[in-house]
Formats: sequence, structure tokens, C-alpha cells
Amino acid sequence: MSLIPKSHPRAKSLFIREKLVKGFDNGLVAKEGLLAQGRGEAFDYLLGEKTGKPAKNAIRAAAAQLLIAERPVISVNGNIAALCPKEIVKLSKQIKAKLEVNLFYANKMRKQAITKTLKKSGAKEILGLNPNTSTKLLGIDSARRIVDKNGIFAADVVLVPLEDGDRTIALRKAGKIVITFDLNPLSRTSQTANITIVDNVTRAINLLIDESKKLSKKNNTLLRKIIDNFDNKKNLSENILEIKENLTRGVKIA
Ligand code: PTJ
Repeated sequence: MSLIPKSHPRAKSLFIREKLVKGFDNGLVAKEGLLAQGRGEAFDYLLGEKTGKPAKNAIRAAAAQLLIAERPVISVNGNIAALCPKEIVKLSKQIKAKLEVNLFYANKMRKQAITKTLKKSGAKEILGLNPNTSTKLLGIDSARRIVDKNGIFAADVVLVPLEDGDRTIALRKAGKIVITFDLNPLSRTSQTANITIVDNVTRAINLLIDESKKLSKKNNTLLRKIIDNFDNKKNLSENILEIKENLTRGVKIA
């Protein structure tokens, strides 16, 4: 039973934390993933813990980009598997994307636990565990370089939520379009992705599912227009401005 009273002023944030701790206890999350969550929380606080206009713009562009993709792949790490497994599977079905488990702190047991959780959440096929179809992505020294030939390696668009520093550049060099969720607009991943959703993935994922559903009825010309009108650098500046305004105004104590 949870020790967090629903009436606690920071209950929402504490419940998310609890999900991650449970994910750690169940073998999904790396120890370092708990620290990553803490970093995210700090940025979320500065963003006022809400989905701002720049995040909504990025979500729309991301939905258009994922729908127009020919071989989209969602890369799943420990944090995402603990925070929103059902939503990730729902999104993969909505945009017809493959799911691939790809870890920074790679270990077989954790990969298996994540795969089990995704299957329990309704996923049929999950890549990332089969050594017979694995290959290496150039330009990455971490374990993230091991990818599936039929997944990230062949993808044209890759969604990499809560990512560490060096993979986005390598994926871009390999000619892929990269979309990320990252609460830190200054991170290397945020700065080098094609589309950065600066929002808590636990809030933004459902918005991305809804937007993908809405845009799935539109034609490719309109989707292309949405993508072409989106400027990630400009959007990131607006995210940073949001933080700056919150700091100067003094965010209402939540
Ligand atoms: O499961 P693994 O082994 O693949 O490891 C995953 C982690 C997350 C531990 C690994 O990728 C890592 O170390 O990531 P970083 O370098 O700490 O970066 C994570 C980024 O995600 C940071 O910029 C955080 O601000 C951001 N972040 C953390 N929690 C959230 C978030 N962004 C959106 N929503 C969150 N809930």
C-alpha cells in the first residue's frame, strides 16, 4: 500500500517517483534511472509541471512525423518501461511502430524483465533480445550501439524517450530522424534531435497518442506541412523562455 496521501500537495510527482522505485524493485529500472528521474523532476518543477505551448507544438510535429514514417521504431529503456508501458504499447499500435528494448546500462535480466512488462501491456513483437539479428550502430561506444537489424538499424524515424547523451547524434549521422521526450531543453539529446518534446513523458505520452489518432485521418501533404513548419531550435528557445519566465515570476509553490 502506498504511503503517499492523495491530499499531499506533491502527490502526483511522488506517485511517479513510486512507479519508478517499483520498476527498480521489479528489475526494470537501472539504479542510475532513479537519478535520471530526479534530474527530470527538477526541470519539470521549473516548467511549472504542465504541458506548455512549445511542448504541444512538438507533440503535433512528432505525431505527424511518426505517421509519415515508413519504418518507425520506439526505443524502450528501463525508465519508460516502468513509467508508461501500456501507453508505449498503445502508441506503437497507433503509429504502427516496432518496439525495441535498447539499454544504456545493458543487462540481459533487465531486458527480459522489460520485455515481459511490455508483453503484459499488450505488445506482440519486441526486438532487442535476439543476438542472431543484432548488429552495431557506428559512432556509439556504449551498449546502446547494439541494435536489431530489423529495428533501429533499419528505421527511418526513431523515438528515443529519456535518452543519455551520445546516441542521438549517431542516429542522425546514420540518416535517421530522431524524436525525443526530454524535460531538459539544454541536454545534448534535446539539442540534437529533430523533434524534442520538453515535457514529462507521463503527461506527454497520452497527448502524443491522441494527436496521432487525430492526425491519422489527415493526408500526407498536411502532415508534411506540419513537419516543415516545425523548427526544433526555435521551439527549444521557447521552452527555455518558459523556464526563464517561471523563474523571474516565481513559480506558484505547488
Ligand atoms: O534503462 P537504461 O539502462 O537505458 O538507462 C536509462 C537512463 C535514463 C538511466 C539513461 O538513459 C540516462 O542516464 O539518462 P540521463 O543521461 O540521465 O538522461 C535522461 C534525461 O531524461 C535527462 O535529461 C532528464 O532530464 C530526462 N528525464 C528524466 N525523467 C523524465 C525525463 N524526461 C521526460 N520525462 C521524464 N519523466
